[in-house]
Amino acid sequence: MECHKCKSQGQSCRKKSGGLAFFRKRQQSLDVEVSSSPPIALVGMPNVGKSVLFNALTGIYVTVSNYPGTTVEVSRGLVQIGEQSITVIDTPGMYSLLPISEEEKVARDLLLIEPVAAVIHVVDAKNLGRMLPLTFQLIEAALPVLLAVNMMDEAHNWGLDLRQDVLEMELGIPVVCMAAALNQGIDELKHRIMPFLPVQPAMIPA
Ligand SMILES: Nc1nc2c(ncn2[C@@H]2O[C@H](COP(=O)(O)OP(=O)(O)OP(=O)(O)O)[C@@H](O)[C@H]2O)c(=O)[nH]1
Ligand SMILES: [Mg+2]
Repeated sequence: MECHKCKSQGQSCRKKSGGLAFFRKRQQSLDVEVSSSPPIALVGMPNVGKSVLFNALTGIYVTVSNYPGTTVEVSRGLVQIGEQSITVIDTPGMYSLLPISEEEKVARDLLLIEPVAAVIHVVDAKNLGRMLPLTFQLIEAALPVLLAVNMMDEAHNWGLDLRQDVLEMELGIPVVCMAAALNQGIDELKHRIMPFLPVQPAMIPA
């Protein structure tokens, strides 16, 4: 495609224009890497902080598109975990795997139609009891679930504390306590996601 500024063709123009070149390169690598390995999906009830966590994980390079055949918007971005760039999907809020609304149906389809490397169930620490039934549904559906107990800052302000180790033992899945809006717990979450990711050929000893 011809550049409207310098009239040169694609690659040579990118070398000349610094900022834009970087932006395009990122977009290109995003397109390639988005489709390369199974994504990580963020799921949970509305207003629990999925999108805040999505932004903390992915930064600014995201794509937003309507889920096929619907008007429901789904955001995709890349997260760097160790050596790997993995696609993260921010799903619409859902209460149950048995959908009632169009948003819930999209969230359910995103989890069950395409393979996912991990499902991060984001819950509000202040309302854990109300949110765990969806955790059980996700586990029963044999999905690779990790529980992200968000809004720990507010829970602490309410005088609530959480025994992460006990919850992990009871549920049998990894649990990470966090406050996404304060950037707390993000690194631990990435660390706990690692075992869910497919082993890269470069990581297998010759
Ligand atoms: N105090 C506090 N607020 C948070 C935290 N994470 C998210 N929030 C706030 O919670 C509200 C909802 O966050 P969103 O990320 O939009 O929630 P969501 O789960 O994406 O909601 P839906 O898209 O409607 O499903 C926002 O006002 C956030 O600022 C947190 O760790 N602590
Ligand atoms: Mg959201």
